[in-house]
Amino acid sequence: MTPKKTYITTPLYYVNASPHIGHAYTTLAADIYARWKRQKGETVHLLTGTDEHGSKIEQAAVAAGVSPQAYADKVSAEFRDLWAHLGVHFDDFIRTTEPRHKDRVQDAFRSLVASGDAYKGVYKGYYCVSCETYWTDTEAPEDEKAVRRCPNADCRKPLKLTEEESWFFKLSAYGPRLLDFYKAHPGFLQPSQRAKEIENFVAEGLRDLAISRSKVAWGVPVPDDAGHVVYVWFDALLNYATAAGWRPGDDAYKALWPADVHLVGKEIYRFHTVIWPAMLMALGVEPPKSVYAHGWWTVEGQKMSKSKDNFVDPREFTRKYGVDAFRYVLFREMPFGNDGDFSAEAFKKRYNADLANDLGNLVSRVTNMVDAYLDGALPGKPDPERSPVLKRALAASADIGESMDRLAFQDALNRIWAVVGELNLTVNDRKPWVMAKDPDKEPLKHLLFDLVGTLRVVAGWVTPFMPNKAAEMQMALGVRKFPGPLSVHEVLDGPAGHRIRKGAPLFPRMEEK
Ligand code: ME8
Repeated sequence: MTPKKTYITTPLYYVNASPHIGHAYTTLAADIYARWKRQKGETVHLLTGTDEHGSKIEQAAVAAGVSPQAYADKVSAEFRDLWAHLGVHFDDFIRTTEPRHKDRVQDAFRSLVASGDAYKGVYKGYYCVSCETYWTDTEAPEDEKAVRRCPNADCRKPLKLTEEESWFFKLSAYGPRLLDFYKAHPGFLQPSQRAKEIENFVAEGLRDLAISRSKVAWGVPVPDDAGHVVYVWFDALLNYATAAGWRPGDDAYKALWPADVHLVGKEIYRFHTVIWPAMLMALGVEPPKSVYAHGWWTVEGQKMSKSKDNFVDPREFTRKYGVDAFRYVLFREMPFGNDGDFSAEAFKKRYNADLANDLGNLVSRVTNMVDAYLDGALPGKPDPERSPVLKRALAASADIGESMDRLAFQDALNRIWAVVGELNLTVNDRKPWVMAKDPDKEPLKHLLFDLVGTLRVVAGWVTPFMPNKAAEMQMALGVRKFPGPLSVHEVLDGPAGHRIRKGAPLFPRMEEK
């Protein structure tokens, strides 16, 4: 049997509005992680897509004067286009309006009804249209103006008292099994500092979940019960399994399943760590290996919102700085997992300092010196014993790999830039331009070969973050296998006798206007 692929997913983004930097962040994280895994030789399957049902999308379509499907088609395409623009290499893009998904959502629904895990009742509660969530009177008490607001701190919209006949999922029965599952699978709740909150939430007791809506028209019809559509979260969460080909009684989906990591923003962590594994347990499907929640970006100190109209369009930055710089800055600027603030000023500073100065300038200086002093001749296989900088850099390799494995992207980049810093210091301290005056060229040659060898390794390390710039660096430094990522081993064993290929500056400095 072929080994199971490494299955990585992003959330399915709502199509009620255009993609912004927050969506790009999660999808780029998934792409960087997937590229890293591929570079290590694993076979990866990266899934992304769009979440297209529910009243939010219905309302957006009405406001735009088009059908929900037409609206979804347009915005879903915007997401797809943005991922292509940002160099996201996904293997599948699922839309929840596709038959391959909808049919299986109905299969899942039927299966829960048959096993007694879904039953019909009446739901009375306070409904938040924006979050598509019901709240109880104790969860959403009246404020001083006698208004009940959504308890979600990021929403706080007024709630609507709603009563409807509804199908329920027996989530309450799964609390003890979930707690056992978390205990037996300590890698499931990621990063681990988020585990306690979920365990406490489940330990307090779970309520059954309303999984159908009678007041919403735009959704997957509940099988054999006209007038009900499937609750959008029940529908959307199933995508990870339906995209893998899951259907009752067919094991083909196991070529991908269980998913290795669901990447999500922290605000949808509970859906993915409580409801989702309970749904899978009820369906007799193994829960995913892990769910990783990252933090949230604010913009210039503010939450991004419709009312402030401050959503950041990634293209505004890629136009100015290039796609690779955008991919780098997002992950160097904030530790994955924590919250952070995005600002145009901080972006420019980071770009100029790390990319234009530290790395770009270094590559130009080193290639220019090889050109001027060694007539462009490059080393083949470097000898680490005669290459002290390279030797020290290679000692960092395991650490960088370990950081990438645990999605600690900032740690990995910090470590890589420590090596870049050491390279710059070496150039400044050893002054190759002075050494070049010595008739004995051997020490100079060893120094420059050491710098080139180390830069080749740096290019390999930054490949998942900056695939295009890394390839340009490898071309300049005479590593001929192009395109494609290179392992450290391949970089070190490259054939001898290549020549430098000077190119345009990798990251032109961005000056004040
Ligand atoms: O929640 N900072 O879709 P959504 C960081 N359809 N990440 C952010 C962000 C920010 N400010 N804003 C958004 C949904 N994100 C559901 C998901 S999954 C089966 C269904 C990212 O369009 C982050 O990944 O609201 C967050 O979880 C996701 O976009 C929410 O996207």
